Amino acid sequence: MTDLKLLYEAILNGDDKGARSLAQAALAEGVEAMTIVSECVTPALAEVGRRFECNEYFVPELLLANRAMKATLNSLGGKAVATQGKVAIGTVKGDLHDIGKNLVAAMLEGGGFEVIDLGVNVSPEKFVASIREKNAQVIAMSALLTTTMPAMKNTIEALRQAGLRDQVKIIIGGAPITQRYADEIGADGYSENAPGAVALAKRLLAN
Ligand code: B1M
Repeated sequence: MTDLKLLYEAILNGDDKGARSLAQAALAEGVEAMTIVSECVTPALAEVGRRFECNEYFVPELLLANRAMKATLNSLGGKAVATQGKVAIGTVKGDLHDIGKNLVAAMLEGGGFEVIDLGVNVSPEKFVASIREKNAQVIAMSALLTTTMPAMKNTIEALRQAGLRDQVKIIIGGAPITQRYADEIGADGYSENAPGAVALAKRLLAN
């Protein structure tokens, strides 16, 4: 019988090959995909977040754990049900940086969210369409350039103009972004890092 603790540790240690084979073995033995998510992926994600907060983990460890988490989720073949809600995420218009955005997207997925990844250089109209066409409950915007920060404000304005602002929670992040900026443009929340974005989205949807 596969020891799920080993799968938890493989994710935490960024061992993607080990995580994949342990997840496949557990599934073959009849372990439910949701059990793998709730007993391995989610707690590993929480522990990665804790270690990142305490400066025990840095971005390289985050990227490795993220890869192992992705490998686990991919081996579940869509059998895990996203229960936390639907998030549309993208890097804002004019901005092509996607490493941090991808990390946030993967961690949201590992945290039980259905994630619609809109990619990079995402226009306000595309964010608006993700609510109309895909019923996104959270809009998650990433920006890495000071020159593209105003695109976040423009997106919030476009949501307002479309009469959709009150239907969604808006979270923002990226290296130049601050809580102050989030307050200034009327976002619902800001997170400095990927694990924090997962906790923030859960908190906002719970309210
Ligand atoms: Co660019 N770049 N870049 N770049 N690049 C920066 C951002 C820069 C700080 C470098 C510098 O000058 N020191 C600078 C911005 C300066 C400024 O605006 N003040 C810069 C510049 C100027 C540019 C160009 C304009 C350069 C040029 O062409 N002259 C150009 C712009 C292109 C464009 O976007 N239109 C450009 C291009 C590029 C590359 C294509 C070469 C490449 C991007 C590759 C890619 O993403 N696929 C690149 C890279 C790699 C960087 C640096 C080196 C690294 C960024 C990164 O991936 N960090 C960066 C310098 C630096 O940060 N040291 C730099 C790792 C990643 C894990 O962190 O994205 O911050 P980060 O994500 C974190 C948090 O911010 C947070 O969680 C993540 C993990 O915890 N987070 C969120 C991110 N999004 C979030 C969303 C949330 C919550 C948290 O909620 C929704």
